[in-house]
Amino acid sequence: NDDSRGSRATCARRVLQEILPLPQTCPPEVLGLRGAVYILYDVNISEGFNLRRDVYIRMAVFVRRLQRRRRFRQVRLVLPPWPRLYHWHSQGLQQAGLAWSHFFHLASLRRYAPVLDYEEFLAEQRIFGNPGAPLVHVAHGFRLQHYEVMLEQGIFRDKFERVADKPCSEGSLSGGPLLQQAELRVARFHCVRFQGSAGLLEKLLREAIAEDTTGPEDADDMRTYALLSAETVLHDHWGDEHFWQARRSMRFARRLDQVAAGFRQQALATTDASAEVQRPAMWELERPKRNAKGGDYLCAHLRRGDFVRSREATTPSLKAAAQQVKQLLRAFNMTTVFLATDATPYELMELKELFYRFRLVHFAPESNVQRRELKDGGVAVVDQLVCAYARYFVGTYESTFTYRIYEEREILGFSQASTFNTFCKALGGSCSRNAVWPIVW
Ligand code: GFB
Repeated sequence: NDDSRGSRATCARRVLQEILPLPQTCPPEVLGLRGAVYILYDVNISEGFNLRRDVYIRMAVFVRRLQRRRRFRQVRLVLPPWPRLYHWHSQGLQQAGLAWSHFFHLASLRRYAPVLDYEEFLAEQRIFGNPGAPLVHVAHGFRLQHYEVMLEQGIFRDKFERVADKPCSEGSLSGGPLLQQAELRVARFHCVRFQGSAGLLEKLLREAIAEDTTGPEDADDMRTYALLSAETVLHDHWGDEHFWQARRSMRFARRLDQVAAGFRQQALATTDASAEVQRPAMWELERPKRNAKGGDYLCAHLRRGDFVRSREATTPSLKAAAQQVKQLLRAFNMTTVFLATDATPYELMELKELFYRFRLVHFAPESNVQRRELKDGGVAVVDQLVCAYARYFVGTYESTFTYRIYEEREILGFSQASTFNTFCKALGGSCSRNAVWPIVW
């Protein structure tokens, strides 16, 4: 309403209440959007959900730091719509172009870094940048590529270099529209060899801004940049407190939390109270602890699918996996295993037989309505959440799906011994284990 026009407090309150897209009644100068810099990014299509979560952390830590610079005070990181991922096999579900709000609680993410879901970005563009225009103008697009030779005289140096555009831009055009979003138009496309951490991106952006800026008034314009193949960028400092803050801010969407909690209660007779797991309402209120007990079940994350072929040397057979889990169940005097897996229905049947004296629990949507609501990605998140609350967890060697469960349990305050466990190829053999990366507060 008219009362809100010009009132900074009212507009700010609305934004805080997440009434987005931003109300047209708030002029851009009131919202401080003059000079906004939008950073779009994307990840190579072959990368899975859980590596993408890690790439988000690299970008979020970078953007949060960047915000401290005067030129970038209004920087916003635009969350790339989830394309249909290679592992999302279910037919008949709408699984392309999913919003981050489907998986994550955006208000939690925003309390760490200034992020926008893609639709929110479009709304801001339409209201303030490009009223009525169907196309969104991206000033520079950078496709990041690795150097062919990483070491110089045996030394790894942070560096980047723009290379001849041709082979790179041709490749990107044949791959379809930028970020699979038809409305994005890139004015200048660059092929960049990039080696180093996210901090180095600031230099890349500043160079591009300097090329565009013709006068002081330009600094007030809204600008959009796109970083493609952002998985090329490394963490500034992997595993430090900034990494963990960004990681802790990645709370899952409330709906997925609810489904997981309902399932834990109904199928595993576990509540937060009985599992002695306390999760404060806001991630900022979490404190270091190691006293979580977990529900009366063991969780096994058994990665199958492409791992069976591509990681044959380290991925156990179904029989070997079942033997290892049964040994653990006996050792901990437990009878129930919750199995998180991308196994086929046939493999699942085989596993049920292998566990005949034990109770094997597996999550599947209770109806087609729920399947359509959660989609494959949501079902996987529920699996991860149920594993996060287990008394004991064992995961798959070198699976990022497993790593994210380790992290969740670190945040919830489980002992390291109950968390950082890895399946071996065979029972009893000495085998490679996943690294232990404890939480830093
Ligand atoms: O998440 P992700 O990158 O982990 O990819 P990895 C595996 C995907 O498979 C998940 C499904 O995102 C899920 O869609 N999936 C795996 C599961 N385990 C489970 C599970 O327990 N429950 C459910 N519901 N779904 C990477 C791959 O896999 O490994 C790369 O993304 C590549 O393409 C690399 O193959 C070697 O790290 O396990």
